[in-house]
Amino acid sequence: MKCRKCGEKAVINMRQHKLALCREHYLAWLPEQVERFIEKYKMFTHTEKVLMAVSGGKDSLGLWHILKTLGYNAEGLYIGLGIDGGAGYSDESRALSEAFAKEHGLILHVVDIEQKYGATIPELAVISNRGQGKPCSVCGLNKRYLFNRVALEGNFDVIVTGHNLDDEVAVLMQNTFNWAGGYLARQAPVLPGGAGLARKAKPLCRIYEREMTAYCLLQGIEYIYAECPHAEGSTTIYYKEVLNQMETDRPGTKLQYYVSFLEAKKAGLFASVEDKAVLHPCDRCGQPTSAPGECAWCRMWDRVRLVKTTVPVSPESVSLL
Ligand code: Q46
Ligand code: ZN
Ligand code: ZN
Repeated sequence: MKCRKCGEKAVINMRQHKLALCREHYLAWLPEQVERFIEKYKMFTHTEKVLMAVSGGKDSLGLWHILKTLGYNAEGLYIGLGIDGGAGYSDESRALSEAFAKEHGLILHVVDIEQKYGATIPELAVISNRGQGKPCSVCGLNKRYLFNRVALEGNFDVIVTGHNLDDEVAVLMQNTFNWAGGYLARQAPVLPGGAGLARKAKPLCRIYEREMTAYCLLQGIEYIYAECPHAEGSTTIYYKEVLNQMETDRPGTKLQYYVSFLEAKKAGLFASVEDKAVLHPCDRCGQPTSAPGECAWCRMWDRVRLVKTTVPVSPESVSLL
């Protein structure tokens, strides 16, 4: 297989794009694609301040590398979840994120949930009784809350996440099977900010997971290979496997599914089910919430404090940056 641009030996063949490229041309092609989507979906500009959600995985580290290569002003935020303490998942992913930032001269902010608030995510899941003891619900709540707070406190214009096409189509499939109209209406490459919520963007929404793996390997980026242990057996992973099979049989299926979804959305297919929840500032922390009075995050930590005295009396006033 030869590179379509120079005729040298290709290192990657992307059947979905009918394109094979050598190392040099691939490492130039992928950032160009990312930049094209950043501009197409009006995600952010070169003069804006970007907060990159860093997990230590290939997508976030690879994207951070691409943003730097493209000249964007992106600082990272790593949230320590306290998953599998000791030499476990969180410790390794944090170490890799810090090493990456240091090597590339990038600023990485770290918010360790246990250090700041006195309990890890797995502990929170058990004590707070959210999500039937499974940590993903409290994990999501804390990540959404903390990213937004750091973005606002640090005057960032946009929060950027490393969700790739495989992530997006797995969620899309799940939402389609459930006809979850509200979720379908909200799934987009960029969510505008406002009412105390920072803008959110996914520059990899049209980039295959395999393309990110290849980018990191060819760039020599060290990332955590393991998935979070709590992701095991999730429906998202099941849908990813199904979609991989479809992609093998018919290259381009994932991209076609996602792009045609965005077109349908643009044509107004989900307009009638758009979430019109009115947000107001939480009485305690000031972060936007649709619940009356205090937000779910403040209420959750109150419940946890009844059991764990290490939790501060006013978690909302602990400074993050
Ligand atoms: S939500 Fe669940 Fe993930 Fe949190 S506990 Fe792990 S699998 S990291 S994206
Ligand atoms: Zn080439
Ligand atoms: Zn609150």
